[in-house]
Amino acid sequence: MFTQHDQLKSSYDVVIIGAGGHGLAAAYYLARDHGITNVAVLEKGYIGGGNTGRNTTIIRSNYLTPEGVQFYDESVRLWQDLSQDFDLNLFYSTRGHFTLAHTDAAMRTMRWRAEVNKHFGVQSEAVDAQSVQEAVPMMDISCGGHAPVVGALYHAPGAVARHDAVAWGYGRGADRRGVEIHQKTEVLSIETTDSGSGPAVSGVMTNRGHISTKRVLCAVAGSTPRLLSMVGLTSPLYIHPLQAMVSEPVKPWLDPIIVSGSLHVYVSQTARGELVMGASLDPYELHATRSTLDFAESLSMHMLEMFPFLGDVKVVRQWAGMADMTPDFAPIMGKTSVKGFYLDSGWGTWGFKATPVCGKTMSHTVATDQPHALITGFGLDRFRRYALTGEKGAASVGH
Ligand code: FAD
Ligand code: PYC
Repeated sequence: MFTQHDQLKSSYDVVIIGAGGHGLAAAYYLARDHGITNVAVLEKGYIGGGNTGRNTTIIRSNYLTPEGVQFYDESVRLWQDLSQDFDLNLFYSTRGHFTLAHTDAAMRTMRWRAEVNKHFGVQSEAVDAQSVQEAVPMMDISCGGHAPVVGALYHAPGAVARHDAVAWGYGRGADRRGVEIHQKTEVLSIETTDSGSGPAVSGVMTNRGHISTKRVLCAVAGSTPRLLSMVGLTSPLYIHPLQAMVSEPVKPWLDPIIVSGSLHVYVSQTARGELVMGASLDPYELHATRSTLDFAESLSMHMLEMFPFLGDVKVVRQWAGMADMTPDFAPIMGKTSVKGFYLDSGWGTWGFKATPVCGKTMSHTVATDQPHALITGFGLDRFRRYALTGEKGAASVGH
């Protein structure tokens, strides 16, 4: 699907670090919408091999803050046309999304989210336990008597899509417009010079040679702290493993996506019948993608509280990604104090759904050197100003 480039050029107008969905989407829109095609996307591994190919593909816009709801809503809108844009089936499938409440306090948060969502035209509503039971007749809504479901936030646009195809679609679209994608190309250092008004990017060193450039977009998710240290920047990011697992295929029985923060479990069923399941972050910092038996056991236990009939179903695979977590559970996007160094990070456990809107807004920001209006609430400097964009109540499962 992609052109092989044997050599790097000595200079590019823009260098994008990371060929995950975010880096490739930015490359695609830089070429398509801004006519900037002298671009290299540098990837130390392979296309989509980071969190893009490891996530559980949930797409939704039922967030809590005005900044978040509008941003993710625009992403859901962009998703609708992507298969057509790419001429590639992304298996985008609208399922509806239930976030279960097991206590009155949780139900209050669901109502709050529903009201904020409705205010911005996003379809979300608080529903009772009976509605959950009707949508998922095979669920034990008493959850084994431990944590009965009292209601839920229902978000009709909730969807899933094929994650690796998203990276391939953006990559192929960028490649066809002249962008160079270099796999197995690791950025080892980033050079800056003194511009008179502070440091400015002047080049990058890779394991395949040196590149001169004045603009670098960093979209490396779990490797962000390492890349920031190359330009002398710091952030409040912590890297935690996020694990997931998938079952053998079973007859279709689950149409919507189900999330329970209290039981630390979420699940959807693929078109092939597999159950894609996940839980909370591992509770400590670790820059690694190992999986643990403890995770598989505890997630299975909670799954069986809700769906006891799955007792004989086999887990066939488990894996992990490195989630770049911010204190307020909102991303970090935009310009930085290093001229020409743009950041797209802090995507933690929630960035797959944002891939299209990140591509659109970051390409605008790099092309014009002005932050796109939709990302002004997400700048790195918000931590210095104590002006957080608190999304913890809507991030996904309990963290
Ligand atoms: P990545 O896809 O991680 O790409 C970054 C790339 O940078 C990698 O390929 C890496 O190799 C490369 N790189 C790093 N350092 C260098 C270097 N020095 N030089 C060159 N290349 C480098 N989000 C949702 O919206 N919905 C979900 O259901 C969901 N579920 C998730 C489940 C799991 C288990 C995990 C781990 C994450 C989940 N997420 C979810 C989050 C989502 O996957 C990420 O936020 C998103 O994929 C980030 O995309 P990215 O392109 O920024 O990063
Ligand atoms: O962002 O919806 C989400 C999500 C679900 C699981 C991991 N992230």
